[in-house]
Amino acid sequence: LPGEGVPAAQKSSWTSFVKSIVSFSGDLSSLTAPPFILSPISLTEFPAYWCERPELFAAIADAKDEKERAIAVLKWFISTLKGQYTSRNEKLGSEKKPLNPVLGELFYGTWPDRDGRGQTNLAVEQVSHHPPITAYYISNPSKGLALQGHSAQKTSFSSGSIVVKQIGHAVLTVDLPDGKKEEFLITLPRLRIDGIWYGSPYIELTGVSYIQSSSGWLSTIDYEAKEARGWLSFGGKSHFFKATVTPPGSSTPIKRIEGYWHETSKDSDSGEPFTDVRGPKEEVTVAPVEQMHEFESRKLWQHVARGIREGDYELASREKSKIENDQRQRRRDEQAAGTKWQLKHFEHIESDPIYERLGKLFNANPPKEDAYVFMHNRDFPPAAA
Ligand code: CLR
Repeated sequence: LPGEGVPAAQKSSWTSFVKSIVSFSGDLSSLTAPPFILSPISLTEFPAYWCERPELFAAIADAKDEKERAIAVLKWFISTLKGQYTSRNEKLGSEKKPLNPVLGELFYGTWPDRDGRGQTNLAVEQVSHHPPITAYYISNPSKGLALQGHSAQKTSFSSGSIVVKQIGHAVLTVDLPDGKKEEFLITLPRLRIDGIWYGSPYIELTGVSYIQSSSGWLSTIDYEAKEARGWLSFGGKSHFFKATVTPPGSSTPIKRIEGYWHETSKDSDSGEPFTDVRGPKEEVTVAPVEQMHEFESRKLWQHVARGIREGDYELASREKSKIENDQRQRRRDEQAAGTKWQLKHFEHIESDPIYERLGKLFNANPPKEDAYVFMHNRDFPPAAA
């Protein structure tokens, strides 16, 4: 039923929220939503989803050649999708509206070394507030792996769903034993948020995304592929995908994968298992809040988050106003002083040379994108973590 997932007292505010989405396109984060749909987690925490299976990330470094590496990167990438796109449903009951990060908000974390996989470090910075842009750097130095990327969204509304185009990309750099580097350009799928009328939003992935290696290997992931089904079955199941891995300069795949990104997938030809994410993942380890810098996400938002978690929405909105007023004051002070907010970890470049070079190989659209380059110039990983 429409409004099924909405608490009785919030039905009318949900209806007006949905109406405001329908007539809106741009930055959803700025819309006021009814309390039941608010998440106590800031968007700066989301890049951690890239590494919740640190052993699969580390395994990329152990692949023996370019082909095996392309396959290892695809396996790791597919295995991140469940966390990225379904974990709020599992943890919070439905997709929710994350806290909208402030400019300069930070999030640090680590995944400890275990079974020789090496320690993985995460640094996230909100590099723009308007529009919201989040930059991240994830590295496993002992394995010679680093993932750098940024994430923004363009939203629109289409036949009852929110359509989210992901802006930004990620580049994975692998240090090879011979001193050379291999780079992988990772593009991101489109999202459709369904279940809006019912008040229980969830994400479906659509379109195609790519992983292009500097070695020439290309993985293509098709989220709208149809599953081959018996004549008795109907009504497709969600989260199906098909992927292909093609060698340099060829359009004939040497490997085809299909399955469900939130459960299991297999080799389409041999039937051999490929990914299996039904088991537990490892959440990022963060420092205790007392040791955090005032701009670290969980410290900055702690009282707002408590209000949301405990259903004390007055506390949440009072604390949120404090943060927003402080931000407005900072911007006014900067303007008066003729200064600009300085990013801590990232430097903005207008056109990413890696995106341009690797994007040509698969006709990336757009052909150019900007990037935020990690500066390696600060305390990282933070001493506390
Ligand atoms: C951020 C980057 C991550 C993957 C990811 C997952 C969920 C997305 C989020 C990104 C961006 C913000 C997002 C969210 C789902 C809902 C939320 C689009 C792409 C919007 C702003 C909130 C909509 C409000 C409804 C729930 C009503 O790697």
